[in-house]
Amino acid sequence: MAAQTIATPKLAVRASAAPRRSAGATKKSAAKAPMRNVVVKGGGEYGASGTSFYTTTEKQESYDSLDAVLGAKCKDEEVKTVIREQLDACADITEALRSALVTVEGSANTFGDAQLSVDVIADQIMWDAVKSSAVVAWGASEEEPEVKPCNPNGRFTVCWDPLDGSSIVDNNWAVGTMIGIWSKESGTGADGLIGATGRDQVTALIAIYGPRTTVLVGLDDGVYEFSYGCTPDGCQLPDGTFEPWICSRKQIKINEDSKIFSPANMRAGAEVAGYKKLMDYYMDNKYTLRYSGGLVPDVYQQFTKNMGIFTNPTSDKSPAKLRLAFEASPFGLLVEAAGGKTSDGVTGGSVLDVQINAVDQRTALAIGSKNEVDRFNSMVLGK
Ligand code: FDP
Repeated sequence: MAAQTIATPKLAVRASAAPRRSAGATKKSAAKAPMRNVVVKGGGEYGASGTSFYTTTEKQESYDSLDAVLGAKCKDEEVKTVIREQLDACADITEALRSALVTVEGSANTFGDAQLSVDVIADQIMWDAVKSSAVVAWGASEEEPEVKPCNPNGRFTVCWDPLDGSSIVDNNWAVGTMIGIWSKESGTGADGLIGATGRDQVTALIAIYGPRTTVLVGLDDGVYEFSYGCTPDGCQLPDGTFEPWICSRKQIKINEDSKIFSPANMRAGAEVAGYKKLMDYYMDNKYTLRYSGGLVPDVYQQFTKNMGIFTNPTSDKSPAKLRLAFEASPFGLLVEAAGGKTSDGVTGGSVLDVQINAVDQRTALAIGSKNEVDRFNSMVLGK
């Protein structure tokens, strides 16, 4: 098929860095990006490299502010507060990643993983956020297997992976923060986590730090995406100030079918014949590989492409390493809220129904488009 020439849409770019917070932020001047002609080869033979997988989202005249969306779509004032605090932390991590070099810290975390400078910085920002919060009672970081007290009068237990993607952040690839928020009343202990399940979460946030910072947030009627500092001014608030977060997507849906696949822990294919067969199925049926090795970008794409399947099975010699509380639960909550499905990779049931018995509990996982999770359950688990 002949190549066609298309023009990129006009983009407004920021003249300088975005404000970290809304209060007192001033208006910045916009500059137009130069128009470029991009040659895109059309036709299905190019799979996801063809135009069909590029965004169809058109630029809007204006975007709702975080304030407006939280006002309309999050009834609970304390949930609003914790969401705002966590978004502020994601903004701080964004700014820190712009300036910190990726170096080894000379230490390992409690799990024995090498700790990087950026892991330590991001984790400190998260601890500062929960320790200074009036609504957070307990906090737990993926870096340490311990739920620690914050404000005794707080209502929530917040669990986070401060910077997922330790093995790709040195490449300067996209990395992210995953945050699950439970009520401290969840579970069987005092800390809101042990004995709870992912389904008990009050909400969850997933931040991705790429060329832009965007964050998925679970609100009362679905999953919303907020973008940080993406327009020249952010969003103007009724008092005339500007805030850096705009709502860039609303009530995101993940379709039942997918033609994109993200196969983690392919090492397990050496022992799990069904996993190898599943890989063959994807290739025989011309699925497109979209895999970076970072859970956040590899699952986040399901919310932008509205499809996808991320698989991470387990085997004796290549056990699954994803953390139930810090990784599988927050993503599981958002993917299911968007119409997708999850599998715990063992029974075939939802990962949101697995009880959390230890802070560092690991889990296998399949997550994404419903029919693809069903295919994983059938071919890999025989369910
Ligand atoms: P990493 O080892 O870099 O920390 O959380 C673990 C994780 O990354 C996920 O981000 C990622 O999806 C997965 O491991 C990658 O697994 P594989 O190496 O098996 O592909």
